[in-house]
Amino acid sequence: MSKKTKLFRELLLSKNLEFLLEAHNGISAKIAEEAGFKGLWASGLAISAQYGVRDSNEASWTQVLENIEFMSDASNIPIMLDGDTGYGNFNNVRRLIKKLEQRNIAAVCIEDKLYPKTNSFIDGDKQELADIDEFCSRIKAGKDAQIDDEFSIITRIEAFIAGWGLSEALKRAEAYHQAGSDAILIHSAKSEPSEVLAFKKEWGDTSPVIVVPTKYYSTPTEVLEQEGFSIAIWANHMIRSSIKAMQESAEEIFASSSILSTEGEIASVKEVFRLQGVSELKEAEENYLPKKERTTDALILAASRGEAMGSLTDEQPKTMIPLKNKSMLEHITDIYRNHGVSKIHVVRGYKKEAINFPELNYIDNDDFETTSELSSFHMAIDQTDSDIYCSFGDVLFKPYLLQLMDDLEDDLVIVVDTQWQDSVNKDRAADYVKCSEPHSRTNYGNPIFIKSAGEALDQESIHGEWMGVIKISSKVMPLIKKEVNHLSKGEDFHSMKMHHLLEHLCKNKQPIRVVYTTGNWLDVDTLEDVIRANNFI
Ligand code: SPV
Ligand code: MG
Repeated sequence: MSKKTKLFRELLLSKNLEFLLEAHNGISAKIAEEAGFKGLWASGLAISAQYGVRDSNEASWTQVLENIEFMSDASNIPIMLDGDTGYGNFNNVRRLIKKLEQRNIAAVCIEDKLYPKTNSFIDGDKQELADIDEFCSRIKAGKDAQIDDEFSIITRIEAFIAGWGLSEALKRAEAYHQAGSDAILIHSAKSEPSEVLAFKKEWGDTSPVIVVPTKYYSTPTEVLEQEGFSIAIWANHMIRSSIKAMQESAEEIFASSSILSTEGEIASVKEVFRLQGVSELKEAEENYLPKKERTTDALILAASRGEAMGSLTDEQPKTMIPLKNKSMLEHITDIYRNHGVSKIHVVRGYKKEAINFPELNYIDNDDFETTSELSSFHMAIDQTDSDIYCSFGDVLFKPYLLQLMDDLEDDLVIVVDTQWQDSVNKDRAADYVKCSEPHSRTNYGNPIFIKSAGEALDQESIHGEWMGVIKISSKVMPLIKKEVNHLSKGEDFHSMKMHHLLEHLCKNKQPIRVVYTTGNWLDVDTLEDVIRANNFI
């Protein structure tokens, strides 16, 4: 990419009339560039205005410098700083130019007035001009200070503004030209362009001439082009348009005590992110940040006794009942381990000391007698920030069901068994769900979500039974924690089961994706189930 100083020189010396648009901070610089402008005017008026101070050197020159550093970083087109009077004498100008070059600023314009300056449109005719020789010393010192030969110093003649007329303007232009000025900015506060046209006629092409048609805005741009001006500066139109837009929004929001009607009228937050270059940071993070292995923890809720098992649970909770050569819990943890899960949390309650495998992380629900599933879940979820599979200490399932859940990108996924009638026949409590669509061979691939959940769904609307495994992404976990916290404040929380959470999330329009299965799991509730479980394994 060409140097900004070179790009600016090309604008200055081009045969056509070129344009600079005012910008006053990083985002306005970027917006101007995106609109197509080839250069920017870092206006003293606009920069002071965006700071909320007057255009009278109230913002210090280093504050201006800091501002244009952001402008320079945010854009790729050359910037000409409105350097006011140079902020002092020759010595201040030298230092200014050194600092501008360090910030990749292409050009500076200094005006032949005294520090502190006043905006040319405020009592311009009362303003004192600088002594010509003294002003030439600012130009010379600046030219001597620049390191890059293509850095440009523009001198702005305020003779018309101060009421001195054409001959004074020409005398000054000649002196400044001799001192090394790269171009003249001839300023006028008249509502028609007679002064600048008269100047250009006499000055000819001695050096490029820049104009600021703020006051003679109705002059057709073709006139400026025909007269051979080098650059026209649209000097304050970004700050003025943003002031109007901000006033309208502020008034509307105040009057309506709402942001609704403004929403469609203003830039989206997404647009703000785009202008800030958020997508570039995302790519850079991919490139530079160490890749975090995304791990999934397992959480097994196993606090209850399982009274229906009779004497089998006298000394141990149901999850410790042996099936073949291992406890049910070990079979479940094997499924998770074989699926790559390294961290397994178990909520213990009844006869907790009977569960003591050293590699598991335990959460103890000592109120197991008076609480239910959701209380255990509530206690456990604070232990992890990872993605989790959550299931029960008495539910066995085929390992591939975990894979089916992993295949979906959704933040919440549950497995739903289409053979729910079996549970009705067995007359046991079941977590029925109503889904967006029933299972069918023809809707394969359609995303299906649950609509409601619970034991009390009427039979016509049941599409299946949640078999007890849910996958929760780390992304949605903060929300789940918040919702469970919220539920925990309710009087009936102690009796709530996981399906109450599902139902609550459905009501809050939180999408819960469904994977359908046909069997391939087993809820071990009774002694008969223990026999089935031995065959299942
Ligand atoms: C500025 O934009 O700050 C200028 C141009 O110096 S003017 O306001 O017209 O003086
Ligand atoms: Mg200015």
